[in-house]
Amino acid sequence: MQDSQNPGPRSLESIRADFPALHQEVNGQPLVYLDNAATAQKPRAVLDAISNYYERDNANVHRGVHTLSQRATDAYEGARERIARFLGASSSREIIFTKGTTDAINLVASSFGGSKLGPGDEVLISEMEHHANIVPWQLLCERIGAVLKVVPVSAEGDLIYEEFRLMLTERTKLVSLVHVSNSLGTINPVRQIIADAHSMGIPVMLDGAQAIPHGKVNVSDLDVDFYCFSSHKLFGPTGFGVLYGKASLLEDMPPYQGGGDMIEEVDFEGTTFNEIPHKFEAGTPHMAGAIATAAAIEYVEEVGYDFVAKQELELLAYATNKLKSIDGIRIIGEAKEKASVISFLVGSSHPYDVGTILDKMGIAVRTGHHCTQPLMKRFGVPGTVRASFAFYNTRAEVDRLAEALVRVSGMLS
Ligand code: 7TS
Repeated sequence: MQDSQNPGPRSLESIRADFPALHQEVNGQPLVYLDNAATAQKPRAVLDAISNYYERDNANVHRGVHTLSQRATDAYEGARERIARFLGASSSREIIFTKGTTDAINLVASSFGGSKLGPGDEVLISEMEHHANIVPWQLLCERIGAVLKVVPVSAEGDLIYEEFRLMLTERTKLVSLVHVSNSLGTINPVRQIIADAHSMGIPVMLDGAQAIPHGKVNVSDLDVDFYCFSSHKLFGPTGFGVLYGKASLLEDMPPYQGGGDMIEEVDFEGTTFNEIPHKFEAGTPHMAGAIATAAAIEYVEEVGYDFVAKQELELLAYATNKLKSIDGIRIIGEAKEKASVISFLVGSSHPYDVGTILDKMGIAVRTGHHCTQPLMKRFGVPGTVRASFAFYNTRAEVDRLAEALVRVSGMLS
């Protein structure tokens, strides 16, 4: 079918031309890349930002008087300003650079959790969390004697909201939830969650790893206390991520790691620390990562979140209908509000077998537990096959997936 969706001034074809990795053959077939929730492909603008930085400006930041160091520092701190604007933060002091979502959650668990929680206090998460939003809290709770509480998920894949309300108590010291589920695509009602938690004085952290690539997030408007994401899922580089935190909270938190850059004055008798955000950024940072993340944001905003949402919702509806019409396919996760992620099983076939055959046909999907083992247990499955769409995917690619699944279903039944 012709891809009729036109992104305003730019065609889908011209947008796809920006992504070199999309234009290759895999196992003799044109690549169909449907593993965007794991990591997204990079546009030329991001690749150029990385190579330009290393070709022209590479120098260590914050410490040099020479020209390259000043250029690198300006570009690096300029990226912080750009990211602050993108997230709607009130100041770039609230933007901490991390290695990714996992690192950001560990920072909050260690620094906020380690200093503000005590024995018997509770952290509230949900059954649909990625391991990155489970294990850091478990480690914290074991260390300090706090308790991890888990909000259950319905058969459709929604957070059971009444349970969430009941589990908020005076013992709850932090709510840490996924904004959009990587395995089910569920979009959680974060505005309501934040309002309800705040009405009891409880701060909220959101894992935005799967939300940021699909829709505009404004942290001030949400009034969220901590928000984090990974650049590589937002068409940026790996090894780089962002933690937003309200300045009032960050200022009151101890450092996460010690080393260069995060200090004000070091003496063997004791050390004083730098201001936020630098207090949380020990060592030489990922300069190219920050600069290329700003380039990725520039790119996505130029494409436009309106186009992203329209394209992805259309693909989601189209693919859901197509997959449902194939005998033996069972979709896991049909929440009321969903991002462009479809988890499914083909008859009684193991997801790994399905994924392997699809790869032979040039189609990249994810198989397994998607780092959400408790959620897989909740649904009584060993794992799923997951197709996740970005704005550069096409209906023709969904057709390729559906045709391949008809064949796979025949082969494996
Ligand atoms: N939280 C969510 C909701 C995620 O989807 C992921 C990665 C993470 C946290 C961790 O992000 P990282 O960049 O620090 O690794 N999710 C996936 C996935 O679904 N398949 O591969 C990685």
